[in-house]
Amino acid sequence: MRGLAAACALMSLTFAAGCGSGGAEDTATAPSSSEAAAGPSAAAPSSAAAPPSSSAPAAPTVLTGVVGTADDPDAFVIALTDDSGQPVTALPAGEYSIQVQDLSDVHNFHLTGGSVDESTTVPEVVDTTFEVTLEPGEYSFVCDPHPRMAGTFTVT
Ligand SMILES: [Cu+2]
Repeated sequence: MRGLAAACALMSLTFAAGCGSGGAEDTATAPSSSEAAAGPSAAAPSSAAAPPSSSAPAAPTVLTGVVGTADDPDAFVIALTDDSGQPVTALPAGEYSIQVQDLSDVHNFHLTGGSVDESTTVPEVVDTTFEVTLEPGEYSFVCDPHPRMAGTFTVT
């Protein structure tokens, strides 16, 4: 009987050793934790070097959206232009800062496309900025009460 108990103990020991495959995971996680320990120190110099290189592409491109005109705020005009005043028809994907001038209390500026859905309200007359991430696809801007006041552009 004792021999059998000893065998059982041996069996459980063997099982425990079998669970030692978990020990192999332990040794597998050990290096990764040491990698994690090395990570911050390794990441520190790269993150220190990152801001100068990443700030250039990260700086949002400024666009201007206008609804109405300075002379006639209620004019049925809507436009999205780049920094040289040219109408936007195609853009590279990225971060954009769209400075919107909603000059009229009868119009609004509503930009949609991708995950973007930004709008001023019709009654408000406001200067505001839409900070958006444009992904490849079709985008449109419109004055909601006047659907003919609209434009589209393509992001690639
Ligand atoms: Cu309108």
